[in-house]
Amino acid sequence: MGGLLDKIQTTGDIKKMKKEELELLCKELRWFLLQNVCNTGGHLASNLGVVELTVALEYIFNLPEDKIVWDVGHQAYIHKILTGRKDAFSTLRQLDGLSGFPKPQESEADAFAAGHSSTSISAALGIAKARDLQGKKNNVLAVIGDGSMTGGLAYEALNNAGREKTNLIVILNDNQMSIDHNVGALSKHLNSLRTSNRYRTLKDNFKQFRDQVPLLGKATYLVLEKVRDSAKLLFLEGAVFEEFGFKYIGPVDGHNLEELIEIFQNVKDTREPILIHVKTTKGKGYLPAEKNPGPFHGVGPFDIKTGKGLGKSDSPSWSAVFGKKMVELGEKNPNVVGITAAMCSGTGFEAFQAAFPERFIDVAIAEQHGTTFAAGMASQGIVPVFAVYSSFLQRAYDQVIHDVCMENLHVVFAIDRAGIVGADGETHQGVFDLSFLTHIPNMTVLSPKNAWELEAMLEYAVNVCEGPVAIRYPRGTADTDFPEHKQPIQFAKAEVIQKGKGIAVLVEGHMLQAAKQAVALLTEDGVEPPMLVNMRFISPLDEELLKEIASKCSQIFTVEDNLRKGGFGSKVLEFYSDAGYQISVTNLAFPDRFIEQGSQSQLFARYGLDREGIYRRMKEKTGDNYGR
Ligand SMILES: Cc1ncc(C[n+]2csc(CCOP(=O)(O)OP(=O)(O)O)c2C)c(N)n1
Repeated sequence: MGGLLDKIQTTGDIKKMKKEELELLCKELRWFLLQNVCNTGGHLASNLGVVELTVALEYIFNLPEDKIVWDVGHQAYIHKILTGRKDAFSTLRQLDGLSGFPKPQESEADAFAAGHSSTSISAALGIAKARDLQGKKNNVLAVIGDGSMTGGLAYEALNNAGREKTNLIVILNDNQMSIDHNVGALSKHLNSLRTSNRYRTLKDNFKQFRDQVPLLGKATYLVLEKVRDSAKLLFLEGAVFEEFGFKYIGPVDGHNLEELIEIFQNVKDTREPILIHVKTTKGKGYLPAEKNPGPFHGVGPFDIKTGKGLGKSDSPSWSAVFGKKMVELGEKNPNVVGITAAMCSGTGFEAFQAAFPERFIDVAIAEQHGTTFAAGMASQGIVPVFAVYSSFLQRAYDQVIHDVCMENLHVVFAIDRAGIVGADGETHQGVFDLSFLTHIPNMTVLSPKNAWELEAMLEYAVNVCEGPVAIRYPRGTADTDFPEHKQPIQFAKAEVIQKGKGIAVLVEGHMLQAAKQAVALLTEDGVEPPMLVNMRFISPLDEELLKEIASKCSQIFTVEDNLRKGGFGSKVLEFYSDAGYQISVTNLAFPDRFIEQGSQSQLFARYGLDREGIYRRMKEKTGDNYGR
């Protein structure tokens, strides 16, 4: 690589470039991005689509004084490269490397952290309000995709912002894609805006006014007023954003640097909320991603020439196991309905969608709505299965309590990406769901040890359960160990994998494999074989078994893929404490802090939750009592 990108060492270097150099810079940026992301993996297509947009923004606005809030933040790679992180870019998403999302601790150019969708307008409005209260004059921008614009929080923010006559610029990056195709009425509305020639006319108007008002830079506000009013007369009725009190500019070609620069120059230092509707192509400049933006939204390492993924496992993922079983359940039971919040492919729901299109609903990025919508259906005897990533379900906490559990409605939550997810880091680790679900009255929480058990639990959840039920399973290839252990699922009953006494190891879900290996190491050391239990039900716990264990064992270890506080282990502790047992319970779980990025295996090892870690901690605790 070379040339222009070498000149970008720190925030603001781009502003020293000549405007004529920027096209070439964009080319270099795309190539740099590809060369790195093909090794690190990451959100390729979204970033390829915002190269010109980011270059134009950072050419015109003054970072870090001006604040750009990236929605979700998965599309902020170009921003990172332009703000002093080019040389560290090969560590993107790696253990102790650069985050794949904006992170103020990483750079002062990152105005606000993100990872979850639809927060940018709220955060930007808050930053703008603080600026006004502090008497500052900087610009504040939110960059939000059309997918993220489907999240309810974005409308709460628009509703609030439209009333504030303050400098707030929202860039709506419309590529017609969420991860999969964007859905819903808003997406239709954007489509109709996209295909109109509003901006062409606006642009003409800009030209006209520029000729009429020579000091355009200083008189931006005035000019915009006029442009808007004259354009509105002709074209802007109906743009929903106008109704929210925003001035709407668009649609703008998001790959036309000159146009973008002109518009940003014009809206800079505005004194009222403006929304610029920018049309981009997801995956722009890399054919495999342009043709197939869905799979290139988030990729693992891949071969640039072919676009094919490297080192993918042939074994089915947990999501695939879920998806396949759902088709079977859907065939047998016409009351079963599938729901996703914009994660159809991610959750393995594609086959179900194809088989039962009328019984599959993508509610868009709307976990709260998805949950209450499911509750509504359940209240009428439908059995909704809402497949949702653990970290995104966090957003629907009140809906789970108030709309589902309080009414004891039969909604099935298939919680994918539960536990450590890896490279996406803090924002995406699914390590809270046991803590935020298991204490809700009426809620049953299950955790399968392997693929077979996920299927069995799904069948149980759909056909046997009558109230709310959540099944949590991790990211990655589904475990197939323990094929001989296939006891039928029974309410609040654990499965004893290995009988024993002295020590009991109680395990949540897929952690069983590492726990079993650790127990084997301990046994090799001469320790009397411990009891090993697959808990299955994290809520309610198998209390009978817990009592029996207390009569045989003096040391209990719990193992889980969740934070310790409020998790499975702390429930076991609580049970023994409440019941007045004097017994040693050691919780092996993630510590009570936000867990950083890294591969899943690196993080399990770092936090003592792999085979060696579990063995070491059991050994430390059992010490001389159980040594050879
Ligand atoms: C609350 C929440 N739900 C789901 C996701 C998963 N997710 C990440 S990006 C994305 C699509 C975003 O689409 P858009 O905003 O249009 O950005 P694009 O990648 O198309 O540029 C989704 C659903 C998330 N990050 N946060």
